Amino acid sequence: MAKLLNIYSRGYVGARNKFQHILAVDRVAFRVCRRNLEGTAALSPKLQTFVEKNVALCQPEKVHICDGSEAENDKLISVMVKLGTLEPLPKYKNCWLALTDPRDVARVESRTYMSTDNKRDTVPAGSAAKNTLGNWISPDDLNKAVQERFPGCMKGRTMYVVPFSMGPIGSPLAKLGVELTDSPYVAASMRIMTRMGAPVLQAIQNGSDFVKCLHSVGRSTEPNNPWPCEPDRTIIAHKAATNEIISYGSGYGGNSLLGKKCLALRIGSTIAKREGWLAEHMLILGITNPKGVKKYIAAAFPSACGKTNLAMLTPSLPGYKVECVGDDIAWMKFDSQGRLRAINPENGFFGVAPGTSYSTNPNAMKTIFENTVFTNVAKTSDGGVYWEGMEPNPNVQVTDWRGQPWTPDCGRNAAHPNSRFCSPANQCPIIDPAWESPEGVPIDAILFGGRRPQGVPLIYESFDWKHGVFVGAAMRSEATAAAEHKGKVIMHDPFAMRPFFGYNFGNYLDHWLSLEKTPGRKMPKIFHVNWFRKSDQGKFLWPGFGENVRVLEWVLNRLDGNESMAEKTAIGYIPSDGAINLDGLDEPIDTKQLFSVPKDFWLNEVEQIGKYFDEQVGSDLPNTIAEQLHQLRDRVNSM
Ligand code: GTP
Ligand code: SPV
Ligand code: MN
Repeated sequence: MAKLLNIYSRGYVGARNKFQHILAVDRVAFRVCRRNLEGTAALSPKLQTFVEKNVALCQPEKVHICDGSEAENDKLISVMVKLGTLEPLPKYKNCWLALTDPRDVARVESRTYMSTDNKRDTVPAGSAAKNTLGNWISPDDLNKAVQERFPGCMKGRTMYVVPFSMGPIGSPLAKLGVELTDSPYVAASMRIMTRMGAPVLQAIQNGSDFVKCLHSVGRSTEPNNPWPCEPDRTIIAHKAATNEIISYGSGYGGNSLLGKKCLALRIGSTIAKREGWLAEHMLILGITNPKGVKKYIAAAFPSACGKTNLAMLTPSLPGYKVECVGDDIAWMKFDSQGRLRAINPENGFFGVAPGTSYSTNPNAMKTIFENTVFTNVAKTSDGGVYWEGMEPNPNVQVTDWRGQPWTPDCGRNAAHPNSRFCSPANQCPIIDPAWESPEGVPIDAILFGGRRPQGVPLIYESFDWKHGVFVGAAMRSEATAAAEHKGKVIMHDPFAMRPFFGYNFGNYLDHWLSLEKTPGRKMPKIFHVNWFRKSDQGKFLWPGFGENVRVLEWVLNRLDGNESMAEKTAIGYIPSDGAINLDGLDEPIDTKQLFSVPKDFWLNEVEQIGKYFDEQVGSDLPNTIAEQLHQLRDRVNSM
C-alpha cells in the first residue's frame, strides 16, 4: 500500500496545484486499494507505471481500482443513476436503461486508426486515393492527437482502473488488458462483457502481461450531461507494436468497451498473425443432429447481419440442438492434433435489440431480462423496454430513445436501429457446456455471409481451402446501422473484418492461406450463406432465424462427405434438388430464385471484386487469391 501511495506523489513536486491534486488522488487510491485489493500485495510495477502516467496526464479527481465485486457494481450503478446516465427498469430484475447523446450511437469507423511506423504495415498497396481497408495514423500524429485531447480530460471525474481478461482466466488462449476509463458505464459494461476484477489484477501481479487501454469520454460542454462525449474530436487508435489502445470522445460500444473490437480483433489479429492463430469476427455454435453427433461451426457475418441470432438459434427441425459458445468474436488456434480450436474471448453479449423477439430469437429473450444494461431502446410506462420487432405491440405508453412519446403510427423509430442489450453470457439458456473450456471447441466448418438482396444463393460451399479464403476475401454486404454508414449500399467487407483488421489485409490473406501448409491439419470446410436474398417484390425469399437450421443440416451432411446432396456451379457447390429439407415450412419457398446463380450478376460481381482488389489491395494481394478470381471469371464466363 505504501508503495502505491508513493507512486502517486513521486515526481510531481514543483507544480504546486498538480501536487495537491495528486495528493487528493492519493487518499482515494489508498482507501480504495485497502478496501478492494485485500490479499494483493500491490499493483505490478508495469501497471503502477501505467496508472501513474495516465493519472498525471488525465488528472482525474479520484482513482478507483475495480475489483469486479457485486458491491462495487451496485455503487457504480447508483453513481450513474444519480448522474442520470442510467435509469432503473423495475419491470425486470437488475436491468437498466442508458440513453446516449444522439451523436454517439455507433462505432465510428472514420475515426478509428491503426498506428504503425510503416504505413504499409496497416494499409495495403492498392491504387485508391482513399483506402478503406486500413486507416493509418503516424505515431507522431497520434502523439499530437493524444496531447491535444487527454491532458486534464478527466478533471472532476473518477478514473476507473478496469483489469479484464479476454477468454477464461488462465486459458492458454486468453489475453489480459487494463482499461483506464472515466466512464462508469464502461466500467459496469466491461464487468458484463469480460472477466473483470481482482483475479485479473492478481494474474498481472503474478507476472502476466496486459494490453494497455486508455479511454476518456472527453470533455462535455454541459456540466451535468449524463452522457458526456466529444463526437467532433473522437479518435480510437491502436498501437499494435506496443499493445496499446487509446480511445477518446465516445462512450458507445466498440468505441469504448476496449476489450471487444479494439483488443479482441484489431490488436488480437496482429498478435494472432505473429503467433500463428486467428482472431475473427465470428460467432461459435455447437450443433447436435438427431443421431446425437455434435459439431462446432464458426461464422463471420458483418455487424448487424445475424451472428447473435444464428449463435442462439432455436431449430425448427425436430431432433436438432444448437448451443451457443459465442456471438461475436472467435479466437482460433490449431492444436497439436491439427484440430482448429476456438474460444469466445468475451463474457457477455452486446447484441442488437431491434428485431429480437420470442419468435425470432427466444433464447436471447430468455437471456436479457436480468442483470442487463440496455442502451438506446425505448421504455414503457410499466418500467420495461420496447423496440421495433419486439412483438406484440405494446399496450402501454412508450417513450422513444430520445425521450419523446411514441406510438406505432408516429413515423419514427422507438428504439435506435443500433440499440443494444448488454447481458452476461452465462444467462443464455443454451450456453454450451464447453463455452469456457480453456482449450476451446473443435471447429469443423466456417461460414461467411452477408446481406445480399440479389444474386447470392442461400448457401454455397467452396471447392477447397484456397477457394474458401477467396470467398472470405470477396465478401460484400449491405451497410447497417452498426457504424456511421448511411443507406443500404452494398459494401465490400472481407471476412466481416473490414473495420477490424489490425494489419495489412494482403498479409492477412497470406496468413489464412498459410494455415493449410502445416501437414496433418484438419482444415474446416468453408461455406457462404445469405439469409437476406429478396424477391422482385422486395420480400425475403427465406424465412431465416430458426429455419436456418435447415441450412446447417446441409452443412453437416456435407461435412460427412455426402456427395449426392451437392451440385457444382461456377461459384461453388450448392444443394442439389431436395437436399435442403423444406418439410413443415409455413410458406412455399421459391427454391429456383433462392438458389439461382445468375450469369450477369456474377459477371458484374467478378468485375467489382477485381476492381476492389486492384484499388484496395494492389500488389499486396497474394497470387493465389488473384488466381482464384481468374478461375471464378473463367467459370462464370463458361456458364
Ligand atoms: P453485431 O452485434 O453488430 O455484430 O450483429 P450480429 O451479426 O450479431 O447481428 P444480429 O444477430 O444481432 O442481427 C441483426 C439484425 O438482423 C437483427 O435485426 C435480426 O433480427 C436480423 N436477422 C438476424 N438473422 C436473420 C435472419 O435469418 N433473417 C432475417 N431476415 N433477419 C435476420
Ligand atoms: C459490431 O458492430 O460488430 C458490434 C457492436 O458487435 S460494437 O461493440 O459496437 O462493435
Ligand atoms: Mn459484431
